[in-house]
Amino acid sequence: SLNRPLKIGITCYPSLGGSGVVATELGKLLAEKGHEIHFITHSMPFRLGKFHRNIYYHEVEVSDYYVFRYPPYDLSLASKMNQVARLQKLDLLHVHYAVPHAICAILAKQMAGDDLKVVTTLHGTDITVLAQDETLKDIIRLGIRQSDAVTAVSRDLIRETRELLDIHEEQIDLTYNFVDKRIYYPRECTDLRNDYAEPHEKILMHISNFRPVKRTQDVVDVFAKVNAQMPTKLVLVGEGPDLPKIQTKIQAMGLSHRVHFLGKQDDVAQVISIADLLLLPSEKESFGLVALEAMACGVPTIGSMAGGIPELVQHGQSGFLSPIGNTDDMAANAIRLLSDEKLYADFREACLHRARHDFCNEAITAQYEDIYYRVLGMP
Ligand code: GMT
Repeated sequence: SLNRPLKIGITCYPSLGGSGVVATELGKLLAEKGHEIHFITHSMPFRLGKFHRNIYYHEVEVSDYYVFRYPPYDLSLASKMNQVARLQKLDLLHVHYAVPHAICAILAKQMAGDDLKVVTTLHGTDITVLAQDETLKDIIRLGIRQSDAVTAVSRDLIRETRELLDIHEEQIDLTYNFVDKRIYYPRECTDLRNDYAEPHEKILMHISNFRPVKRTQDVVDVFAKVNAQMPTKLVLVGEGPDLPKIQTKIQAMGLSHRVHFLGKQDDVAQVISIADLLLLPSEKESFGLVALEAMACGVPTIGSMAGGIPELVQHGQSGFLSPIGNTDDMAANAIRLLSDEKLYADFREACLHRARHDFCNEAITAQYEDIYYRVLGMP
């Protein structure tokens, strides 16, 4: 673009799964392109890492005066956004999640003045979970209506947002998630693989925050069914509320010796490269960033047809999708793919090609830039 570089404030949940990753990676890519990025969050975004040129971090501190029964994080965030916007002369705030971040940004805009623009990205949980709550619907709708632009990470999320909130006039831009292809590619991993499986064994992997929507019990069921037909190992990555239940289930099924728990891992590209298949049988998934991370490392997904997953994983080309909860079908698909070398090689190629071409960081960063310039009236 011929336009001048921008000063952009970014707010996300700094340690929350896909949305935190996408917000942080987008900030890094924009900074590389010469924009000035100001993260405004309650703690350091977990993928930010080392020092980066053009990136600044402003920490939101919550005041805990004794008159507050509930320390008001949202007001502290809005005040901080306003303060940073004025001091650093920000052009816009790009917030991830309508509630509370869009609402905070709108308050900041009321303080800082109309020149400060607000771009809101919907990631799913704010709509698919929070918008089910009647008491929150109006405030989510306000966040969307008062934003200068709204983006969503899949067509399915746009559809669901319109349906649940009865929003039909407002434009919602589709901006898919992306991975940085300099980081996500099939890594050399023979040594690491040998730590977890024998050469003749296949590795199934699941990576998530083990929330109930991930249906991790289905992960174990699919694994058990596949393992009954061919020697397999299951590698579980991440932590969350359902993990203890899963551990008990694995023990009860006598499968402990075939399962590895890796806990939280930062270098997902390295870990995922040892897998033969990724399992993603979610109940809800507006995009499924981990399936894209796997795809970019050449690993096909066996998953459910929930939400935006079918927009990412093409059934029969880069993975296989089944109705939610149909673990028989998922296991049959996994066995089919793992026992046909030619088919597997084709899927792997399709994954690599699709991740690089259709969800490439350059194209999607440029889409966000176009949206920024549009709201700023800079053609
Ligand atoms: O799904 C989660 O547990 C976390 C949540 C988040 O905020 O990161 O994920 C949502 O945003 C991701 C990034 O856009 C998407 O890849 C996930 O599909 C989406 N989760 C749901 O829709 C349940």
